[in-house]
Amino acid sequence: MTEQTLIIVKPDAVKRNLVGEILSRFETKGFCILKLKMLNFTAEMAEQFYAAHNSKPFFSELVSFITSGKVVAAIIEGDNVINVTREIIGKTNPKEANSGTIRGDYGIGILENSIHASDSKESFDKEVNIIF
Ligand code: 3AN
Repeated sequence: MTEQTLIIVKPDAVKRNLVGEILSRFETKGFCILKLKMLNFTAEMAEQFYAAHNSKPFFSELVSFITSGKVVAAIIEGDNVINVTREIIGKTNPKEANSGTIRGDYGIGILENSIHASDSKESFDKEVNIIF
């Protein structure tokens, strides 16, 4: 089924000039980049975006990190793109992510893990309204 997902190349990866490398993984997989935007998260956007984590001990670090520099957001379209994208990005902790996944190859730590991707259609609908 054709669907859409949202990815965000996080500040650690933008700072290391990895935007092209990361976006190319979705293009070579045959997915279509429908929209692309470079932006800075405000604290308000970050708090909304990560609202599900607002009671976690790492919440303030998460907000500081995602607002610490430019990010690149993209809407990606294709068959089963939500689940396939989660496979392409790898596990949350880069130390546990397989090599060949984006987080396995480029992630520095559990916070600086290079990329976000929506984990469901419900998350996509919420996230896309914050970013685009
Ligand atoms: P994912 O991004 O793989 O869906 P979530 O939704 O569990 O993972 O976490 C959202 C973000 O919060 C992660 N991308 C990561 O940057 C950060 N995070 C998750 N767990 C921790 C942790 N224990 N310490 C610091 N940051 C974390």
